[in-house]
Order: sequence, then C-alpha cells, then structure tokens
Amino acid sequence: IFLLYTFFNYKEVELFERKIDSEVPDVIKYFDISVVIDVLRATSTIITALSNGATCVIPVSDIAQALSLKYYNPGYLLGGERGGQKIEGFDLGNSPFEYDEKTVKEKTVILTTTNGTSSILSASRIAQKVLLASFLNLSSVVNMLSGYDAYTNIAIICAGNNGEASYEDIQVAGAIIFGIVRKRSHRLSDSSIIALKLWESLKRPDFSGEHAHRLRELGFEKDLEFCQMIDHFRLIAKFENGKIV
Ligand code: 3SL
Repeated sequence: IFLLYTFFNYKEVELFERKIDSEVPDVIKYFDISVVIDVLRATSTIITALSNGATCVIPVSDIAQALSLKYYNPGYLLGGERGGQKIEGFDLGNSPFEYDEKTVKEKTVILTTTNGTSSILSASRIAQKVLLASFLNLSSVVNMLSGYDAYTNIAIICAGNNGEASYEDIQVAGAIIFGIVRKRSHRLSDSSIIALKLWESLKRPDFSGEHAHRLRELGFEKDLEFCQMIDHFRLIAKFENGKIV
C-alpha cells in the first residue's frame, strides 16, 4: 500500500525521530521519501532560485554556520532571514524576488531561514530521499510521487511556524495528497486526511494564516501573491549530499 504521513511542523519530526530511535533501533531511515513544504517562503524561494539557474542551494540551520561557509567560499551568495527580515551582512533575504536570474544564475546559494532550512535537514534524517514542494512546483511533485511503486511510504513535512502548524503549508500538503489519491490506491494517516479535506474544501490557496498576516505587515504582499501561483515552474528540487539541486 502506498502510504502517506503528514507532519504539521518540523518539531514533530524531531519527536518522531526520538520515537523510532527507541522503538526500532536499527532503522536508519524510516520513510522512502519526504517532501518538505515551507510555502511561506523558504521552499518557494529555493524553487525560484533553482528555476532561475542557481547551481545549488545549501540549507543550514544557524547563522554562524552560514557565515563560516561564506567565509571559506566568498563566491557563494549568502541568503536568509530571521523574523522575515534579511539578516545583517547577508547578500539576500528570503524573498523569491531577490533570487532572480541576474542574481543567482550559476551561483551557489547558502540559505538559513527560521523554519524551512531546519525542516529540510530534519527530513533528511528520517527519509532516504528528500524533495521540496510549494504551490510553484505542485504538479511536478505530484507526478513524481505518483510514479513510485505500491510499497512506497512518504512523509510530507510542513515546516510550520516556530513549532505551530501553518495554515498555508497544510494547504500545499493537501493539494499534493489530492493529486496523488486520484491517481493510485493509497492509505492516509489522520493528519494526511485533515490536509486533504482542507484542500478539498478550499480548492485554491488561501493565504490568511498568521504567518501570511505577519509577512503582509512587513510589506511582503507581492511575495504572498507569487507564492500562491500553482505550477509557475516545472521543477523537481531534491536535497542530496548536503545540497538542494
Ligand atoms: O521560517 C522560514 O523558514 C521562513 O520561510 C519564514 S519567512 O517567510 O521568511 O518569514
């Protein structure tokens, strides 16, 4: 059976990790695939950077690590945010509009964000393969996942918002599940059913959650409009060997 499990925020992944460590000591990677979603805005921004020709994006969880990577690789672009705002001394923030072709083509980007980059790193500890999703590359992700065999188990990891669920991330999770369940037999966890039912009731992005409000207050209205664009890009973004390509 094709299994789909949804985490509503990446801190849940850490709890899950502890649980499988104690219950199943010799299991190294529990899921075949994990799909990380931080639609506002990390995965939307990374997918934009790669679509605009960035060589790769290196996700790191903390600022010190990002700065040290930049120190040893001055040619890399250093991007990221805390509290939604560009970090002092960094080349770029976390708005997809900053990652245009002129800026990122053939460049390696180091990125650190509040929830998104940590979610990607957590995902790689529980799954063999890690993909990134957003509304921007929705159909590419659905098509890829639908092609896996019947024994595949998939974790959809919503980055969430500082340990809370994010309304917008769960919509993307629901849209992915909606795409898959029409194509093949499946079994869904309860959290996946919740995400699916949410998307079935909405049918289009509704960016009215807490994080969207905060970004609006910070003046990122255009980012919100952009991140709602379904299938703006055809792209599969994978995290492997420490890099998103
Ligand atoms: O938490 C994150 O990773 C960010 O994407 C948050 S923000 O949209 O830049 O505020």
